Amino acid sequence: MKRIPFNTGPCTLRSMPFWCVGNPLGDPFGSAILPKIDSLEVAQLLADAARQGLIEATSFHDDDLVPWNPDHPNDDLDPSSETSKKLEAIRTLLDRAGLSTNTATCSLHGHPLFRRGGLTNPDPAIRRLARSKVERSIRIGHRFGARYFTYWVARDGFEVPAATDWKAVYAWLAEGLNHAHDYIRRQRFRNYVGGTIEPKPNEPRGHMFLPTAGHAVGFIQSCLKTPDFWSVNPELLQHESMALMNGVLTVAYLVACNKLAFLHFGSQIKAQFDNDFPPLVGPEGLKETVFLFHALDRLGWKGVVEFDCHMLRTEGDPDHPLECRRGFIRHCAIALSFALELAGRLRTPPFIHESETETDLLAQMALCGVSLRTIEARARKQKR
Ligand code: GLO
Ligand code: MG
Repeated sequence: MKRIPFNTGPCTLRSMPFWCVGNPLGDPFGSAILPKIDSLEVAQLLADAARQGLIEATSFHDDDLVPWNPDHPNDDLDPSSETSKKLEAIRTLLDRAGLSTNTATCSLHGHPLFRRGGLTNPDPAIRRLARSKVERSIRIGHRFGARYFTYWVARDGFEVPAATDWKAVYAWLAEGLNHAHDYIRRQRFRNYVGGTIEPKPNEPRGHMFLPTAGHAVGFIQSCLKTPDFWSVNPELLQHESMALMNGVLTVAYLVACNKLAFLHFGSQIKAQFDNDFPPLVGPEGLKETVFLFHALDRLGWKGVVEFDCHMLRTEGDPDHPLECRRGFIRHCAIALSFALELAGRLRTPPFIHESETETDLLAQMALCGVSLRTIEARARKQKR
């Protein structure tokens, strides 16, 4: 299988998380299509993809690697525990394939205990439990040399305003994230270059407390103790598009604020539920995707592009659950290289003309490898 070149523009590393490859493709209207596979099998698929030159990094939730038992929140500290043994086996697989870890994140959305939220759960005992799960995730991330700790808003949100403690929720959120930072510092975990917030407007909750990149930056700057430690990983096109934002603006804004850590990357139909289509797949989004990489290129930003999507449910093949997952990773790598290639076509000459319309049309012609001359030549040929 051929390696897929990618590092011609803003992307320094391609990361494919455990949760994307492991996804069994259930949705609210139908059960899983694929059998659930063990984390060691996911690690093996990722290692194979790294050897084939499709990815360089990965990421995970704690729960993607090992189960969590609230009665044994520190099981990872015992080297003879099943948890430790499993983590070491996964680490060996990833290390041998040269895969680095981009981010470690704590699942505060899967377990029923967190149904009313994680860091902002109204029950102080559940908030304590969430903080201890965050600590364990941070320790697991340390074992893998993760560069970031990521907080995705998950179930920290609301449906019923009258039942929401508005005086407290943002204080609880700040307390939880400050705690994550303090824990990293106290443990002297030097692998972490920072923490990130991943905003999302809704789903799984009716509304989330940090719906957009703008909300996340404002919260970091005014509510957190160490704003320099924190930045944002927007999910484009999905999360911002769900709120009818534009991905080009989002990345440009975050770079201007010096808050763009890395990208979550996939495709989305505007204003819909979280589609999580593979990049460039689906009925819309090509132009926005290319122009966001073009903007990053012009801004001189370089960093990790992490896929955060899953294969189309229609493509899940229960008879070949590993093969279709391999195909998914390859499609993501192809789509990213394709988007970067198209963005690269916009580099020269700079498409700034007096007329904005002309600028837009010329830029898109360059993108598509079409010029007025090629159109005229084809018309001449057809006449003959
Ligand atoms: C879901 C999010 C989710 C996060 C992940 C990292 O909509 O995109 O996949 O990226 O949990 O924390
Ligand atoms: Mg994401």
